[in-house]
Amino acid sequence: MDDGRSTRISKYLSRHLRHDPARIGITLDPRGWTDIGELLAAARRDGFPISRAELDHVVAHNDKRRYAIDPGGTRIRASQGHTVAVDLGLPPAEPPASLFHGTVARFLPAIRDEGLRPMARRHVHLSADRETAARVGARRGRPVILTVDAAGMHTAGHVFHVSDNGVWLTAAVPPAFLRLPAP
Ligand code: HQG
Repeated sequence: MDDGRSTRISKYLSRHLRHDPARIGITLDPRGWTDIGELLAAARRDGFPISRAELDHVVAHNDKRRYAIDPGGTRIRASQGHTVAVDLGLPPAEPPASLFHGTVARFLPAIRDEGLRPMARRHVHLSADRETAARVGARRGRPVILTVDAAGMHTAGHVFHVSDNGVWLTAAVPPAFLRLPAP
């Protein structure tokens, strides 16, 4: 499958498994899973047919491993990034000393005041390394990388989870635990 087709399928999955399942008449269970047969039937009705082989290929080869199929091979979910209410059921995890967040300069004044908030998503998304954070920030412009005192947050009782594809998730990051570039 060519990269363009893979990307289109991945974006289609993201839209419906993270943000707007109702658009194609599918439902996610409380953990975010949906039946693959129902998803493929809904996509066909929507004029965007995807074969099971294509779906399996996208799940296996996606650059960020955004989607997971359950061991039985019958259900799929997005591993993180939802805006719809799901509880992925991830156990609390002890974070590394520092985590990173990629953003852009125009958000810094608000972030300095309020810290990091999940905005439309269920969690603030943090990266284990600066390179990944830089790529996240670069989606919006010249990336600015913030360092999060994850160990300090953990000690203070903030809960972290790590998604199946290695993204660190937490409810919010108060300003005291953030290192920002000088204004
Ligand atoms: C910013 C992609 C103002 C925050 C990525 C970010 C990631 C604030 C934006 C995943 C703020 C939210 C998530 C505050 C945070 N005031 N702005 N208090 N707090 N922000 O897309 O982290 O490719 O919801 O800095 O790779 O950019 O889709 O979050 O710029 O893993 O799989 O508000 O999405 O993954 O934007 O990205 P987002 P994000 P996928």
